[in-house]
Amino acid sequence: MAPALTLEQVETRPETPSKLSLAKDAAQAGIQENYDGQYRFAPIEEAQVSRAMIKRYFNTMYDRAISDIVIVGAGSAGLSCAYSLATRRPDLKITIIEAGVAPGGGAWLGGQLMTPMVIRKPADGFLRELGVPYEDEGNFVVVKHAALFTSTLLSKVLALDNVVLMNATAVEDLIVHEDYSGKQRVAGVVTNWTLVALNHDTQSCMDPNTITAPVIISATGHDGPMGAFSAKRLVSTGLLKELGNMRGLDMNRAEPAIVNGTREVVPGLILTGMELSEHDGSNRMGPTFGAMIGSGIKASWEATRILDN
Ligand code: 48N
Repeated sequence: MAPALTLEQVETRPETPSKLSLAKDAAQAGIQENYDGQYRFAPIEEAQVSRAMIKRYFNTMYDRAISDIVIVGAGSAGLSCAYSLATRRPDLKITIIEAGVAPGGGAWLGGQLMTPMVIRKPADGFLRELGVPYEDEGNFVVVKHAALFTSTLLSKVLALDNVVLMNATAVEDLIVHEDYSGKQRVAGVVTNWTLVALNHDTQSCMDPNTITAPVIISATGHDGPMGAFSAKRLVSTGLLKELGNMRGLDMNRAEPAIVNGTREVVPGLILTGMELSEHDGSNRMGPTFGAMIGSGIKASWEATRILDN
């Protein structure tokens, strides 16, 4: 039997032209004029797959250890913020940290597990920007499935060259520095794999990693195992006296309060989306998502205001 090829031989040999010339469209890959009943893949060594992932992921981690902006939470507010920021400012290195394996937060469904998503005007303009179809109901629009909005937004954000998404990764603390005047400023985030962050009481010494950035935008939502993370951390670190705690549902009060209230709550930290309702004590709006879009976009403008001053 021929000796196994060394990794160098595998990585340097000319690609064996596979009999199956993969068609332009993956959907046609199995149906070729010369299809002879055998579907063939180009040959590969397992180590090539491992190295392809390792090289890229850890180069990214190395590069993004210093980012321009960190967005915590890839729900509708965090993703809307990322899209607005990254398209307006392609010069910025934007790093999104998302605790879930699946980004999207609460925006995969409308309300009570129903699939249609309601978005009040004027936030429907964002749907036109993304190319998401909807039905117009007068003062609001309805996207036939919330996942159509979220998957479209997520795909557009991920396609932007200056955006990196680290999912299955949790922010488990904030980096807080003192500036020259002794004032405390949020200067980055402390991260760990989410499965590690959720299991600190089962092992010892699973220390975290860090990402520093001049501006952190926290969009960790109002519920879930780590929801409202930064707002709660501000209280436990003494940067905030107490949480306002989200009030009862009132759509007409909640949505403008969240969008107009989006701001830098302590130097270096902007809160957006439903996390802000925990900080300010504003009402919740329930199954309508226009304020998440508006708040995310407002947070992106706040971030560039801070960076450019
Ligand atoms: O979708 P969410 O939870 O948060 P938002 O603010 O983007 O959108 C909220 C929206 O879905 C509603 O709740 C609607 C409008 N309902 C309102 C109402 O009245 O009920 O996304 C937050 C994301 C999630 O994907 C979490 O996994 C993630 O943040 N997350 C974190 N990621 C990293 N580190 C953490 N510590 C962390 N905590 C939460």
